[in-house]
Parts: sequence; C-alpha cells; structure tokens
Amino acid sequence: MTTTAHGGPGLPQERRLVTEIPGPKSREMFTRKQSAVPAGVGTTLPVFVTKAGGGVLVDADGNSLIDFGSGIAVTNVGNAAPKVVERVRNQVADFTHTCFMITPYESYVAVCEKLNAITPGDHEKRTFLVNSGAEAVENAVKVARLATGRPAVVAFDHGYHGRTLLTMTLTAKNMPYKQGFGPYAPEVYRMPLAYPFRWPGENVAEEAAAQAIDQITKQIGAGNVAAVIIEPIAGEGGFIVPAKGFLPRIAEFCKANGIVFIADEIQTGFARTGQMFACEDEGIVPDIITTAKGIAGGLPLAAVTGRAELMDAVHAGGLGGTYGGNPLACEAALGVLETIEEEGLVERARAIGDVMLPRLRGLQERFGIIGDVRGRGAMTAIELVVPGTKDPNPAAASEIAKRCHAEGLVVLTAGTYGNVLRFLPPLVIPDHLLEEGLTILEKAVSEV
Ligand code: PLZ
Repeated sequence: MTTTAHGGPGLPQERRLVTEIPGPKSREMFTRKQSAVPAGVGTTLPVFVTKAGGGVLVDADGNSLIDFGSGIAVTNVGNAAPKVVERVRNQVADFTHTCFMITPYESYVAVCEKLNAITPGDHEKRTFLVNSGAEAVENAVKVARLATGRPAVVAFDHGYHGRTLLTMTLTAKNMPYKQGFGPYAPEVYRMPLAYPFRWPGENVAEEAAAQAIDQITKQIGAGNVAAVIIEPIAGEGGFIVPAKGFLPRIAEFCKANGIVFIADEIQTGFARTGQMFACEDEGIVPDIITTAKGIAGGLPLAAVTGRAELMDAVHAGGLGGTYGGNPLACEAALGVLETIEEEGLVERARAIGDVMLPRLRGLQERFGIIGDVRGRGAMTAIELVVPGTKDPNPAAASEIAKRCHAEGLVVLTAGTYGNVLRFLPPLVIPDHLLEEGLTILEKAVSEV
C-alpha cells in the first residue's frame, strides 16, 4: 500500500493523541457549526475529520482516533478504500450526472445485477437505486402497496427506518426522532419484537411471534396488510438480535397471507454481521430487501431489491428520482463489492466478532453494569443497566462513551432507552487497533 498525503488504508494505523479531544481547531470549527447549523443536527463527538482510512480517523488537530463507528456502519470497506477511490476518481472526470431516467449508463445496471445476484433467494429479482436509506424504505412500501392493493404496514417495537414522514412513522422511538414532528403517516401498526434480554417470558421467539400474529390478525386483518418491515438485527434500537425462530415465523405468516416481507438491511448489510446479509443467518428470503450505508463506502446510495413480479407491478414512471443511482455512487458501490470479495471481508467481520464478543462477555462477568452482550460479526453491543437490575442505565452509557472519546476511541450509543454502546469498526481495521480499542473500553467501563 503506498502512503500518500491522502486518507485511505495507507494512513498510519495508530492511535495518536497530540491535543486534548476535541483539540483547539476542532473546537473553533464546532463554534462555527453552532452558529451555522441548527442544533437539531446533533454531534456525537465534535472532532472535525480531515482524513480517514483503515481503522482510523484523523482530525484537524492531528489526532488519530480509533474508529469503532464506521460513520454508522457505512465504511465497511474502510474510508477512501483504494478500489472506491480509483473508480470514483475516473468517473468524476468522465461525467458526474445525466439522470438515469433521462439517459442511462452501465454502472447503474451493473449495481442492480450484482444486488439481484447476491441478495438472499434465487428467484428472479429487480433492483432500483435511490439516495438514502429512508428513501429506499419509502419506495419499498410504495411497491408493496401497489403490488398488493392493500394499505397497512406493520413495523416492530425498537425498529428504526428513517426520518422522513413515512419512515419516521415506522420508527418506534419517540425522542428524538418523532417528538413534535407529527401528525404521522396513516396505516402504520407496531408489533412486539422478540427482544431476548427484556422479554418477560421464557419462550421469547414463540411468544413474541404469537402476539404479533394475533394482533395483526385481530386488529388489522391480515388481508389488509401490504407489508411487514423488520430489521434482521434492530440497529438504532440497540443491536437487538431477535430470538432465533422469530424472523422465520413472521416470514412464514407473511407468505401464507400474501403480505410482502421487507427486510430492512440498511444497517446490517454488506458483510457487517459476518454474512453478506443478516437474513442469511436463519435462511430468510425476503420479498423485498432495502440496502444503503455499507453499499457504497459513504457515497449516497441506497437500493430496493425485490421479487420481479412485485417490482414490475409498478407502472412506467412510477419509481425514480433525480439523483437515484448517481454514477459516482454506482462506481463506488462496484468498488465496494469488489473489495468485500477480494479482501474476504465477510470472513473478516466474523473474525472481528470472534475477538470482540469474548472480551465483551469477559467484561460483563466483571462488571454488573453490563446487563447484556450481543451482536453478530462486526456489529456488537453492550447494554448498560443499574447493577443487580435490568433498569436501563443511559447515564453509564454516555459516561463510558465520553471517556472512550477522550481517549481517542470513537464509539456510538444506541437503544430505545439510550443505554446501549454499539461497536461497528470498519471491517479492514487491523487487529492491534481492535485490541487497543477494547482495552480503552474496558478501562472506561471499570471507571464508571
Ligand atoms: N433503516 C435500519 O439504520 C439509518 C440513522 C442516523 P438513512 N440509521 C442511522 C440518524 O440518526 O439519522 C437507517 C437504518 C435502518 C433505515 C435507515 C435510514 O437511512 O440513509 O439515514 O435515511
């Protein structure tokens, strides 16, 4: 790997603190941010990034931080990954936009072909491209409603699907996503999720699925439901891995009742969980799958992939958007898919989980503040509680995050109760940074 003045994997793969965090230059820019950007756009860690790559983010003051966030599960292949840079650089010099609906280009089609091939199920599929996860979810619901002629959409407790009107409505958590932004979109219903750590009964999957199915049947009527949408691992909701058996039972119910099963793999997709898509874990074949984030290494791109007969039900001109499948983003996606394959990143995600989960479980044994350790592959989390209880402990989560940040480790919080710390390192992070990050986390947990 050649070292350049730019970011990418050639950056020194080291944690390096040369100022306090955030340093003076970042603090100055943060003051400008506060006057120029509304407070509604939050900041997890106010260091201003100048370069990134491999497992590090470099800031304006010259600090090099260990990245356990990947920009929320986006830079799975690492920032400025060489294949992505090369393709985008060539594309930007050739043409930047035509609008695929006006005069098309090959890379859009190539991305759709690839997604049709790699998403679960060997049935015939179609894919179209949009700009963000929320836009993908909106469009998946549009397709499902048109194809079924039904109005209702079912989402789950702890679900997150976006910030637009419909996707905010599908999102479970009120604060900060919904509070004051109503009225919400109609015909959205919410069902219980098989959340192993917090489900009151013993047979989590069976009980939660039975309740969900019973409520759908009684309250909505299965024949009125266009789609059920679910994240195979709830992301923003706190990395909740539904109890085994829950997803297959819901998928089976959908199939029996002509309901479109939409898997929202926006956070779980593209090797993150140690499989290309998290649905593969229980052999789920969704009717429609929404993807974004990890798809294009940070360029704005999202996709809706579904059964050909559903997708082709939509009339000509019914789907689209000015920028959807922008040529730069499509080239980036092709670079991402090549990188995942060539660098064995599916296996690498599994190996990251094999390092992280045992160390996190070891921490749980030592500290009563950790109520639960969970996740798959490079998507892991700890849930913080008041020791000896299951009471959520959001104060501990934010205090640990603060201490990690001060030591140059980027971690993110999550969870319906704000009491989850989640870990999403780039899949190309070197082992020594992974271990060093875990050591910083251990120290922070021990001090809170
Ligand atoms: N579906 C499963 O995780 C985005 C949200 C960050 P967009 N999650 C990060 C924030 O606070 O806004 C997400 C997701 C799942 C949909 C989305 C929405 O994707 O690209 O942010 O619109």
